[in-house]
Amino acid sequence: KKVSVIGLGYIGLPTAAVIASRGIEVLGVDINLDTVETINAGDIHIVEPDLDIIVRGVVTTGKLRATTSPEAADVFMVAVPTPFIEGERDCHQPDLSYIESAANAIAGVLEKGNLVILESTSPVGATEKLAHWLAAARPDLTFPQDKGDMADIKVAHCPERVLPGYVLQELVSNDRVIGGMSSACSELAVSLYQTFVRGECIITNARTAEMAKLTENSFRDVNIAFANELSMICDKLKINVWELIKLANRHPRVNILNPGPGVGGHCIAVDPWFIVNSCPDEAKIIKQARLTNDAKPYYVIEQVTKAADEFKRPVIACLGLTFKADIDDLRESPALQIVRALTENQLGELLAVEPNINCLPGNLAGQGVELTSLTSALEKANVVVILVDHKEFKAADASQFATKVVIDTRGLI
Ligand code: SAJ
Repeated sequence: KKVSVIGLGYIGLPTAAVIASRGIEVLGVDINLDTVETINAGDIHIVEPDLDIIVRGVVTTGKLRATTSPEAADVFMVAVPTPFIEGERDCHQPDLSYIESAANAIAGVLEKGNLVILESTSPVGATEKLAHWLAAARPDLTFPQDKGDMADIKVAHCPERVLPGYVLQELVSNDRVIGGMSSACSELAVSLYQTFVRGECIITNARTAEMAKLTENSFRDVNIAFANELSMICDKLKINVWELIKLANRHPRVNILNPGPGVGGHCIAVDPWFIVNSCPDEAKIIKQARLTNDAKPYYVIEQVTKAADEFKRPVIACLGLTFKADIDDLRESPALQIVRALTENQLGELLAVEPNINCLPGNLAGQGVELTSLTSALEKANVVVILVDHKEFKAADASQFATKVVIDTRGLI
């Protein structure tokens, strides 16, 4: 068997490496030549614990090879980005152009008996679109939308659900939702996932699988929005929201998530829009949760502005820049958004502490923000803004914060 993974990013590369580590021949395809060369040299271009070791291993044994142009294989796994086209606040049109390009790229090498799996998080109907794009490019082959179980090519949606930072564990241990466009498609996909997944492979149809993934991330977004709303209500009512949530969660059927400075990353802040875009009249709570979470950074900026106004020479220490704890991923980070706004507003001297990066990102460097250590920041600052609950900050002695005005968006102290 030969597996080809299209798109060697945060999902595609770990998936390709794990499958190759099971002794299966894997060809990784990416449009970026640098990415391809990096991988073929046994290195990686993304950050994920232990991924470098396993990629080096499978490249050395020849089980994983990368290229820019697709070749024939038994299975094609598509793991390309599905962003949305930024528009009006509530129109967020999903951008399926990467899936379409991937379809056109593999269509030429498809052979009877092949399985094509869409792994990218996608709006409902995207798998059917993928199958149509393939069919349009290959009129000599039959596809499940026309021939069901009898089709030459099998197509399925199996959304990835791994948590950044734990990708290698979760790729293997998570249950997988397998949504084939026909039963035969699902069964063939299950047989592939069973080569590396220890979790259960549960069969459904493609549309339900698409919606399941969007639902998981929307559930989390709505729950975080509830927590963020509570945190603002509690500020107004002079109640400690962290104590409140702890108490409420003692109820056997209540499980509120944590408020924070906003929701970052490239999944939870994106996927709910796919549902809102398909069903704008129905998806009211899901949409409001997005708006609430997107507004939270502005609430924090206002809090910091008020605190800084109390000082003649405010020195503001921002603890954490990444989108969540103990990773080095700055993409779509509310912490970064807040620090950027604070520099623009020129509130005072700005210090940033981020133990997981060595230098400030381009758009902050040279803006008067100084990247420094926790100790030195706490020495100098009169206002401390806790933006990420990194383990280094949790370990800090609470007495170090005692003389400061602290805005603790994560309930760390
Ligand atoms: N956050 C809070 N409060 C919380 C939990 C999270 O403010 O109680 C914030 C985080 O700080 C972060 C954002 O939400 O800014 C998202 O973090 P996360 O850890 O909830 O999720 P991601 O984006 O790292 O990964 C999610 C996961 N989905 C779910 O847990 C339902 C992961 O399993 C998915 O595979 C991933 O999205 C994805 O690729 O879709």
